[in-house]
Amino acid sequence: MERTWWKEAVVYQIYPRSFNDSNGDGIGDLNGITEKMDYLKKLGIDVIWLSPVYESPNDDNGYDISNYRGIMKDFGTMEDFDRMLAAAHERGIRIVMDLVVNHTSDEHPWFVESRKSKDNPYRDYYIWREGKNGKEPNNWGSCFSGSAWEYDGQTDMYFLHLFSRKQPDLNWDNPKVRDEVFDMMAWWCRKGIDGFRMDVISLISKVPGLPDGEVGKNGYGDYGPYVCNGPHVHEYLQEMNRRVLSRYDLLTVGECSGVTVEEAKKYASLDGKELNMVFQFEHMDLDGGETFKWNERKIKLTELKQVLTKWQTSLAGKAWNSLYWCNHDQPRMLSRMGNDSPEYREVSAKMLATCLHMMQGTPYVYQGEELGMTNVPFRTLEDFRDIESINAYHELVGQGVFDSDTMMRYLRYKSRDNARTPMQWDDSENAGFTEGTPWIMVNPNYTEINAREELGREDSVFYYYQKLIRLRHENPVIVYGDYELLMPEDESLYVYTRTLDKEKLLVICNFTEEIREMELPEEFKGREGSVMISNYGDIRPEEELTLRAYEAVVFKF
Ligand code: TEU
Ligand code: CA
Repeated sequence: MERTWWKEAVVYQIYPRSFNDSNGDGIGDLNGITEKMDYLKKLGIDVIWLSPVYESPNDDNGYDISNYRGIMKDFGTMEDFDRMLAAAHERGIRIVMDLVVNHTSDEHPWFVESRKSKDNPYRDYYIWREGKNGKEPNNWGSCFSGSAWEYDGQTDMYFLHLFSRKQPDLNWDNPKVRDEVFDMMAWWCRKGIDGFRMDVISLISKVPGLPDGEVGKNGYGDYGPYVCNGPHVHEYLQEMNRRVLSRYDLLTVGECSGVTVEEAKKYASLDGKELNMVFQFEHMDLDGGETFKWNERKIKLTELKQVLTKWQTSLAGKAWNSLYWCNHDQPRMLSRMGNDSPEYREVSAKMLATCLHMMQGTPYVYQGEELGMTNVPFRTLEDFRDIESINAYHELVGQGVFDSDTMMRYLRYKSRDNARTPMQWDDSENAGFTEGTPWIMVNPNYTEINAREELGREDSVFYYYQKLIRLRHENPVIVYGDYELLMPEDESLYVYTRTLDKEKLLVICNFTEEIREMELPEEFKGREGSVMISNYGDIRPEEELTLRAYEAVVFKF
């Protein structure tokens, strides 16, 4: 396989609002990121993916953009951005921008124009339809509750918004929209940024006719089949690639809700016609169900192994994987598949990290994951900030699908706000995130879990991540080796191998607190092996292994 820097890189995601506040207004900002560049250098990451920093009315925390070439006032100025970019580049760290072009904000000048009249030159930048018998054009529900259509009295028509009503969908079938987006991307590339994470890029091409979807528990139709991997998506991405991406040296990752392995082979094919890699959702959706993500269900290890193995083996030699447990849309994985009790928090955080970072693909670390940050004990609805959580509460409790207490439990377990509380820097007030009042509550466990404490202790989760990242940089087998799953039926152990030429890694992760005996697989018996990394530190490759609670070990043969 061709060696390229983005296959060998580890990416760190920053959610700027919650990373570090430099001026005491309670909101993280660009200067705050610049201040922490040495921290990131110390961790050893190669790339920062910056969640959106553009001008935005913040209906969805920056994923609703009103000016793609300006910086959100809360976050600073374009000069601050340039300084941050320079500070990163000085340290050999690249910056990947979030590109949110399935939709804009309704306050973007294109939409302000578009809604004025049916013959406005910007009308066809968006998706406008006549109502049907005085109702919405179809039955689609928005991802953030309610209908996916908003009525606009000025022209007596509806516009489509898959997300909030302040996030109207762009019409990618209009070549002018593509021209505008590609020009804007090239503008950022000329500025020197190093890539794009493309928000819901799998949704940009809608099936003509916009047919009704299957009705779910909330009474709305599912748009998934008519917008995910739509008819022209690959054509548009190939055009983007020809006109922009191929002209620069970039890391590109498409966030692809609804992507299958077959589709991923097109988006992320190694022939480089579209993107470098995609974020797939299958492992994240394993605990979903009839009431969408809202439940307290636990993911079964055998199912997790089956899904991740499918992605590892199906893309091998054909396309490139991304690897993630956490991002700004997911509750903390440690509280989901690990164990966030004081006894097992660190060891299970390290186990999860080992399991993911030893796979093939480009790993993503989400801010605070490297500290073992956990879900948050939100008290009441007033503690939540996320539009998805607040709207879902009102819709599902309002319709009587759940009672209030049940929904609050689900929010506490699954809300995106679990990932969005301030980064825990130290044990001073507000976790050292701000000298003002933070825009969202700080997790009260910051007095125990924080960067300062971990930087001062050799066996911390931070230094474990640092080691995993260094090992990847030093060992091509971790980047390029073939993956093979062993013991697929085992409900507590995740065991797999990685092979490159004569080198072989055996990765063993205990996902439970039970002690487990395991026989060394036949092919390794009698061979000289050593420990590459382990979260207990004292294990050896013997014929009979005893794996302790959440133990993880990588043997090298
Ligand atoms: O998320 C897209 C996406 O698939 C989400 O709908 C996801 O399923 C949901 O957040 C799970 O609860 C992207 C961004 O990452 C997200 O932050 C934005 O809110 C969304 O697009 C709209 O831009
Ligand atoms: Ca600030």
